[in-house]
Amino acid sequence: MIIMIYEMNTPLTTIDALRRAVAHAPKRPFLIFDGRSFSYEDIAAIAARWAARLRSAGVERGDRVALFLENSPAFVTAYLGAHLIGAIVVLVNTLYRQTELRHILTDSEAKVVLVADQAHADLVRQADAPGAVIFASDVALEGAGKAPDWTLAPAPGDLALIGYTSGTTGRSKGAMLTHANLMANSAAVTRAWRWTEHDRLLLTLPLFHIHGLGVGLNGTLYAASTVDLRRGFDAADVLDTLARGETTMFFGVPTMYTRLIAEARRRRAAGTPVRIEGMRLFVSGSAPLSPQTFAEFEDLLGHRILERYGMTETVMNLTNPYDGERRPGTVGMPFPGQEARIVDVRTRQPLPDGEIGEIQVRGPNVFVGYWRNPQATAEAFDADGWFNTGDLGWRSADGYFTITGRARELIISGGYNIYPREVEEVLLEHPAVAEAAVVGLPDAEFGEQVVAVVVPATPATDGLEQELIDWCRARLASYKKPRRVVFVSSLPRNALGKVQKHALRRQLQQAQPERTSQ
Ligand code: MCA
Ligand code: AMP
Repeated sequence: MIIMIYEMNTPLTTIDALRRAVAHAPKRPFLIFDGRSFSYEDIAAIAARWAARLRSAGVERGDRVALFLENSPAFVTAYLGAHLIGAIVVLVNTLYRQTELRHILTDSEAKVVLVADQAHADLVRQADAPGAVIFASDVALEGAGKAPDWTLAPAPGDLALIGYTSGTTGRSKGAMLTHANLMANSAAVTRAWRWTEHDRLLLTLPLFHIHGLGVGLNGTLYAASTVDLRRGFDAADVLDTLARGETTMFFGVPTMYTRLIAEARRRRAAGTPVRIEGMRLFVSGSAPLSPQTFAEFEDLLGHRILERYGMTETVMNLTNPYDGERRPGTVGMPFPGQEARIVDVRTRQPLPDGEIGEIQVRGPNVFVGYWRNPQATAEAFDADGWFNTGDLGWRSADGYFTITGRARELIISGGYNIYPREVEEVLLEHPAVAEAAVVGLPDAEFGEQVVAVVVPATPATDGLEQELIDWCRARLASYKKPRRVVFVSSLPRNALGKVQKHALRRQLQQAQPERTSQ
């Protein structure tokens, strides 16, 4: 019955989705957090309080509301509360420090920044960011609630989100996603993965990135299902939860799967092997899942992980099939209603199957451009509306895409993106650094690790490695800090003076083959 009504009334905004779920399943749990359950009706009422709180702070339709928050009921309800009044949510990784915060909050001109505690409020203040700080505790989670005023709700073409990404120039760009983009994605994902109102998703990914928010939370809302949200990832806790039989889906990055495998092995060796009940789908994305991890997970836990491929600008692009062959090492085919192709990197002409080129995608999921950056937007699309992903790959004759590398300089560590230029700029600010180049080297746990190659200003480098690591850690998100610093007398450059990163990476790997992170 509900399904029939849903089909007649497809949501085009997050608020349509919320309204639909409240109308048809008001008491169903939407969010489970720290042992508390919030129904759709509860979440709508708290979101309504957030809408009123934001309006009292002067937030109007189209204003930016930055969420500098960990996973919590406040995140979910402030997100929907901002949307209830047509405001645009800006996502801010809680590990971000001075450099990233100043750029994102200034560039987006966030009118308000939501924080959980004084420490985060201080960070915002130290970043000289504009906008008022509001504490998450300002809006009560308890107490009787009124239904939202739906009259200020956004239109499908309105901006819903700005996600900062792709800092090839050292400064990240704000990818603008409309409500229609988000809901087209949720429609595609829920259909492809057979996501229904009976599902319960265990979500340990951060909501401040598109994987957690655009796939996990929005999909839950679209399907009117349930999300069991955690503050973060803990392998032992995940396996204990999955053994209880209430969870049906888990989404993660490859590092989470390698940690689950290690924990499952530990338990098997201790004579208490893991038994998983009720699960129907494990999904991996954000970074390449190795065929070895795929095979080990199947061997230990009896599930074939479904690998998919996405980006902040597009949410989800390609997926292995739910039914049919999940082919390790590949990211499958376009989601329903979307297109993908491979083009020659130089001529931009489509390539035949089997040849490596840049992946382009097109569809209602693809973002509308970079915030206040028409030049970057123009460069991202071709004349026919294909979006240049900057990822390299090929397509098999039977339609499976394989990602082979990246056309842009990007390090992916544990599913977090790190742009070498941003770390290089921070290193160059240190007086002891004359030149710096940052590269990604293979890492057993995180996939890739950040390594800095530095030409020192003077020959004295005693204690400088740790000093530079600490220098970066104080100014950038901690996962961007170099794991090691290698000192050299000069950097390999081509005739135009550009640092040859491939040569550098090769040299470093020859000097010291794969090293795991500490
Ligand atoms: C944490 N640390 C890391 C990483 N994570 N270092 C390198 N790479 C990482 N990924 C460092 C911290 O900076 C800290 O350093 C120390 O490890 C402990 O931090 P903690 O928070 O305890 O780490 P953790 O909980 O073990 O985190 C590992 C994690 C996490 C669970 C794998 O990185 C994670 O949740 N990754 C997923 C990110 C994600 O959602 N990506 C999606 C973006 P120190 O000791 O110096 O303090 S891509 C996307 O959205 C698109 C659409 C897509 O396709 O999905
Ligand atoms: P972000 O810009 O943070 O949204 O990260 C998107 C990038 O993550 C993509 O452009 C890819 O380089 C990478 N990515 C996402 N999913 C996968 C996957 N399954 N395999 C390989 N790379 C992936």
